Amino acid sequence: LEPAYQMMLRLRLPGGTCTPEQWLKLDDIGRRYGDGGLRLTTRQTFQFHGVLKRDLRTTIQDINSVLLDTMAACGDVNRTVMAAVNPHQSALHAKVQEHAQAVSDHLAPRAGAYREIWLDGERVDPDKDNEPIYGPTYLPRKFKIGFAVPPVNDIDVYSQDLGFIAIVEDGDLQGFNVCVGGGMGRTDNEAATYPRLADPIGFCRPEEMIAVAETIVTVQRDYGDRVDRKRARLKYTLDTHGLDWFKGEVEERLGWSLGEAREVAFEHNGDRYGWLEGDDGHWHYTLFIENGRIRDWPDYPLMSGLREIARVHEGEFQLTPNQNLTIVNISPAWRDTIERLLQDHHLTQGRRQSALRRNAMACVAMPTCGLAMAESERYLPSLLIKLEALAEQAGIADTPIVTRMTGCPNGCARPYLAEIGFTGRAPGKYNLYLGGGFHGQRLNKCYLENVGETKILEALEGLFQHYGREREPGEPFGDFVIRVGYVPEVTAGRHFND
Ligand code: SRM
Ligand code: SF4
Repeated sequence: LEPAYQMMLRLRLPGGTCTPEQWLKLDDIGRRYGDGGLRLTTRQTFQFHGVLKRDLRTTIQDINSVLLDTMAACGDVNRTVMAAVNPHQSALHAKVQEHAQAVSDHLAPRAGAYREIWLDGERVDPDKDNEPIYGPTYLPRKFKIGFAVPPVNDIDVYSQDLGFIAIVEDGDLQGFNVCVGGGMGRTDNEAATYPRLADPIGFCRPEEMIAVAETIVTVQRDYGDRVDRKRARLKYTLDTHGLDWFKGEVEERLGWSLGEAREVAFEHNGDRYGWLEGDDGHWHYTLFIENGRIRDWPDYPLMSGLREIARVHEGEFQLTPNQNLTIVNISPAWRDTIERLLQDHHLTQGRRQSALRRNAMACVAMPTCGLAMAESERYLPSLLIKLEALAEQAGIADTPIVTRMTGCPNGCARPYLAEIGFTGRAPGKYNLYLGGGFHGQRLNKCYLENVGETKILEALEGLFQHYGREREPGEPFGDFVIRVGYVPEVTAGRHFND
């Protein structure tokens, strides 16, 4: 008799979009095979926890029945492509979403093993089954792509291996700035590992984007470190060989040169909650979902409420990179019905959350993540209650401060970009980082190492008071802590550990 092994299943969901029919199926799977709920991730997709090994195949087949899959959601391939843009906000956003879908399709593994093992059991012929882009040994490590549309950097474009920033003139998509070499993961006490921001290497037109993406993937495939897995991401390939070499290699393979990267300006990397009207007069509603966890609580029937909405909603659902959810494409005639369902199920609480909480996220960590060294998702909400009180006393309660926590240094909630970042070291102990850029443009720096809640609160009380008294008009917290000297500015990932 085999023990009841349980698994985590993650979907591939380019741009985070799904239909109500798909939502209802996933809701059913979560209750039938998972832990009863759904988890929205920091890369705009769904995870199921607690799926028993014996139910894996049925679960994947059920997922497939609504034209979704779990292929390349993990592994040393291109992962879920992010495009945190609501495709219905404007025609431009729809175009960017199409590009995200196209590159996701193009870089999806082609081998038939997934089908054979999980879907129809039909044997693939190993002689004919190959991976034209990845080759027999795939990539040295995971690879991540995202599309941002300024002024919103909700996908944290500088944290992607390959980030495309939409360049728009007179409402038209001219092309994309191409940024390479972002990544968060690091290992404590190993200075050769560090988070890194992606560097712009040029500009490409929309019709060139797929060729650029494929070429960058193949350069990383051929030159990424296959000996030391901790240094196998593209960010280290760049720092080992140099950015100029990398750009040269990409252009040589393309047979043409990238254009000059254009000026871009981002304003924030958070979500805008509540109602938003699209260019075509349709409505979109973004709900706050604390740490992406969807289930029913006694006074907060989140999962049931979303199920009721999915039963009547005629548009789509869009998962955000901040673990939230937007109900998109609601016609004016349906707006009141959706608002009533939101109210009936108490789902509008995001409107009342503090500025701190609305801009906070935590990774899963314990109990399901085998790499967690400390709590994250289960701890941040209660820590925030204490931080909210400190912010109130300091007169900064209405100021958004990006706060992120992870249970280990891998950085699944992108903590090294936060104005206040925490990474777990041991049960109850965290590194505290300060000084990330408000719109994801700067890494933070370690301020306190391996400290518990008492030290964290002591430190942040003083910092909040100081910020409340001496900040300049409009100055974000991350900028303030650098200006007054609490931490130095980190100008490049390789200096993160200095
Ligand atoms: Fe992650 C590994 C959860 C986004 C960097 N991540 C894991 C695993 C699978 C643990 C494992 O390997 O055993 C976690 C599963 C926990 C669980 O119980 O569910 C896990 N990562 C997550 C999610 C669910 C966090 C969340 O709370 O939402 C996110 C799922 C994303 C998705 O939908 O694809 C998630 N992980 C990220 C991000 C953020 C991003 O991609 O924007 C990062 C940092 C960006 C980056 O990749 O550099 C990230 N995860 C890692 C790493 C470190 C990679 C590295 O380069 O060092 C690992 C460990 C590894 O790969 O060896 C990891
Ligand atoms: Fe697990 Fe660490 Fe990722 Fe959190 S950051 S989900 S603890 S791997």
